[in-house]
Amino acid sequence: MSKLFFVSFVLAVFCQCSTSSKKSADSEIPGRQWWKEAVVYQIYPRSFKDTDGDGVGDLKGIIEKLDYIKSLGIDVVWLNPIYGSPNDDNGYDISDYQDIMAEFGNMADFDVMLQGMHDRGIKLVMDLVVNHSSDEHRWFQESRTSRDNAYRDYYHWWPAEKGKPAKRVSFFDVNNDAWLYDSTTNAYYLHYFSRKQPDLNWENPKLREEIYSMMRFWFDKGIDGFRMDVIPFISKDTTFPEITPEELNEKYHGDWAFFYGHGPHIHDYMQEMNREVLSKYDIMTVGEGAGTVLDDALLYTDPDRHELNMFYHFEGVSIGYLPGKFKVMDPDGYKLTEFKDVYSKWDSVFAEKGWGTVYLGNHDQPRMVSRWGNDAPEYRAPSSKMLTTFLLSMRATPYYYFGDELGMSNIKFDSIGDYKDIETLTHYKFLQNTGGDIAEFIESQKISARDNGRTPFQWDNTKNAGFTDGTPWIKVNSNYATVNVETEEIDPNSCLNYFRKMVKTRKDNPVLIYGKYHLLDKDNPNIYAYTRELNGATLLVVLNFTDENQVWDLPKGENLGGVLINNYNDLAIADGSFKLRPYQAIITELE
Ligand code: ISL
Repeated sequence: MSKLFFVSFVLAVFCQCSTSSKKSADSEIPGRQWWKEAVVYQIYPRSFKDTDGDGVGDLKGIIEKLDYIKSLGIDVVWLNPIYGSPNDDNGYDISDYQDIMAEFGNMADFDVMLQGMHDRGIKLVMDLVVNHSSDEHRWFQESRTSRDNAYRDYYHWWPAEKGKPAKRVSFFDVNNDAWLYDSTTNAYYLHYFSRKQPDLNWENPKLREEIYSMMRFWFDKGIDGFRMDVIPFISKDTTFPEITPEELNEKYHGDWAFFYGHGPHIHDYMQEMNREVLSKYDIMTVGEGAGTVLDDALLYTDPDRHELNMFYHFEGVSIGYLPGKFKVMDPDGYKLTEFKDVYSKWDSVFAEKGWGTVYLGNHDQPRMVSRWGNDAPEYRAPSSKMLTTFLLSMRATPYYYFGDELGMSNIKFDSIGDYKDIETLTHYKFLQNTGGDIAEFIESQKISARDNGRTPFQWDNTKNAGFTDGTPWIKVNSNYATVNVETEEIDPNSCLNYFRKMVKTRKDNPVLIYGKYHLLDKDNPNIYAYTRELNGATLLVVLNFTDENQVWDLPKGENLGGVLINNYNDLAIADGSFKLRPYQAIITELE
């Protein structure tokens, strides 16, 4: 398109104001549920706000910032684990399920925090980590003492006189070995994650009842749901058969996670849990669908099966990595066509039943803008806003990661010495021991390491971004001088204020929650465009995923109505085409 064409056909200049689409009446929407309409905001408590100067975020910090959380317009907070833990894996190794980690505070703080959320109309979802406990949990301490201890069968033990158990890989072990020999009882125990995270034995009904009673404890306290950590992994074939590499390739995509995600009794356990606990409360549940595939989606979430409300898949966040390498990005980046294909597929599986989730970041992922947008200074804000528009305009419950509302980006450590995450540290040692490519690993971790998403929240431009008066447990991203709440509050064009507008736009327009999704221009490698349609109201979402201007033709015969949201202050439309600026995102009505 020529410059002349563009200049002479700028028809409309729109501010970033949102209106609501007129036609969709709430009463005509079947299957409404509060958790379908919720925007979930995930807080990594270790990095949110420290009030006692130990460099670690705490519950009092969350309490202090409840009004900020409320100001976002979100409905549900998901908190990563806050239970008693020696922190081998930042709380995912639980030593006491009914206590609060000392660094985070105590149960009285928890009660104040929960009440404070409820007073503001915010619900609280906790993390349920029951595939494994800490090795410092009382159950494991007992279990390892003797073969006839009452807690022996709470875990998976393999007597050494039977020889070495069949191979199982661990995600966080320097040798990648999920079996560890324990001399006290001359037996191996199973740990899919670190050595300090022994796997619980769900075959044992006593263990299952302990878990259910612990869940009731939290529900009776008034929490509003659980996010269930690696829940598909809980069921195991306890004969521990050999898995040949051929079998792994043929049945499980060559990936142990898919083997772990398809245990023989998983759906029996989910249904039992539902019957015994979940069905008795008005709560929401979301499973971390590690090792699951599209075909599993409805097995977990079809309401008639009485298992979970939602679960989240890994297909989206796996796009763009080189096969056979540990989280190394393809140098050409990811393909938008593949991205569209994955999210469209995961929309269609829930077209008739069940309900989906959508996320681009969490505590196991790098920052969304660095991974999926562009964190160069000139593009960080527009691409963050564009991704926010995507997340909040899909038919699925959005799980939005704290700090993404500010456009926080990857810290990109140069040195292994700056990393804290057990995943990075164990993989580094594994590569050292096996002569792997360390330089490639350090470079790739700048994009993919989990610690990128775990740096302290950026409150203001004072020391440590206002996160702590002490020494933060992990370094603060140096861009806090400009990327922080205080600065963004007063800038109407900030990522923060855009997020608030986008949340409001979703709330004001049920079509963005419940409307049918229809992908447009599927093969376009630069633009992601789709419509959402409900009860005669149709919205058009157009997202430029590139750092260049793009021209995009409106579908033939369609007339544009009002613009609901735009991440730039202007919008050029000419002769049935949009001329989109880098990372421009808009939602308009179609009449
Ligand atoms: O983080 C991952 C990839 O980098 C995943 O393989 C991750 O280990 C997997 O999704 C399971 O995650 C969950 O369980 C882990 C814990 O470390 C993660 O933080 C948690 O989200 C063990 O509890």
